[in-house]
Amino acid sequence: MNTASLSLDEIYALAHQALLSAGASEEHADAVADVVTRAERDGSHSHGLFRIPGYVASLRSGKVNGNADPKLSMPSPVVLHCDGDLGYAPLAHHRSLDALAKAAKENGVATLSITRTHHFAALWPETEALGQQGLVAIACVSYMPSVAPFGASEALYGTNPLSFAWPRPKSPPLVFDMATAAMAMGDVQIAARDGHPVPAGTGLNADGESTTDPKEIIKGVLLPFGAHKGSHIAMMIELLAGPLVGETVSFSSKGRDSGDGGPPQGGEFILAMNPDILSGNEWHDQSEAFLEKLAALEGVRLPAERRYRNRQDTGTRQINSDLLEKIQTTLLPT
Ligand code: NDP
Ligand code: PYC
Repeated sequence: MNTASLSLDEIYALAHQALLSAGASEEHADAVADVVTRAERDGSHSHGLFRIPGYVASLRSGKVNGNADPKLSMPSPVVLHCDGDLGYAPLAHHRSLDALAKAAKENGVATLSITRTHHFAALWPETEALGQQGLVAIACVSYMPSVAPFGASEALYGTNPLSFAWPRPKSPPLVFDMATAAMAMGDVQIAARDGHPVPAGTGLNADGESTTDPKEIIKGVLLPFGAHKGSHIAMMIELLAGPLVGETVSFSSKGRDSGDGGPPQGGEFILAMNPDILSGNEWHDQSEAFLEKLAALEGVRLPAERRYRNRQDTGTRQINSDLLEKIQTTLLPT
């Protein structure tokens, strides 16, 4: 794979310029370019610049509102709602996560439902931000049908990521962020682009047969991780990020999607909990002793460690040359 070196500032500028040129407001272009840059910084390549063509396509088609004005309301002191106004999710996060944190700190628990939004990013930016404020957080979104429920060979679930953050008194939060598909679609697409096979069990071809060829999986279906157990977590996410928040499940989201290559309209469910109130301020010692024991086990590393380590490097990042050329030649103003 040919790559080019870009600084983090150059990555931000490229994303920001492409989004502005496609009609995003300054606030949206900044919020999306920021999560794209942080993804490249941390080595979350499938949700960095790789997503820019999709972000741009949905702005250009008019499916996503580049001038969306997300509005936060509080139906109760612990239930927050953000109407995304058909824009990308990062600006809705900017306008609602601090209020969610405040409500959870004061009351112990609070939820944030985001509706009429388009989520095309990793979820760790929102859970990590809550973890940094001393809160336990869970976030999930659905997508479009791309995963066959356990036992089926037809897609019904999205790749449905789930992220969890746990605050740590003396270090950055413990965070995991994972698709409930055996592999995120973005990583399957990157494997197809780069000509790499994927592990057996990732998906089925269009005839419902197991394959390690990512191009065949893209024409067929992904499988859930962990057989029936992962399948049920994907099902839970359909319900939490859809009907619970007043939005659609993946197959209805697809039904109203234009197929322009960008993310469908859908919902996001975020739960924040204040461990000081829930535990009577007795949580640090137990959780730190547990996490230290876990991390000391031979062969174990904590989730987010890889990202936090990558983050220490403030130097250039290697970007796929074809992707870079595509963005520079077709998505920037001439
Ligand atoms: P991975 O399988 O790469 O990683 C999942 C989690 O496990 C991460 O927290 C990762 O931490 C951790 N992890 C990975 N390898 C190890 C290991 N060897 N030991 C311990 N922990 C490990 O992620 P996915 O491919 O499932 O998902 C990638 C991204 O795709 C996510 O950010 C997700 O939010 C995003 N996504 C977004 C969707 C959307 O609709 N917006 C849909 C589907 C996915 P670490 O990062 O430190 O490696
Ligand atoms: O990687 O599966 C994925 C994905 C879907 C939407 C955003 N990322």
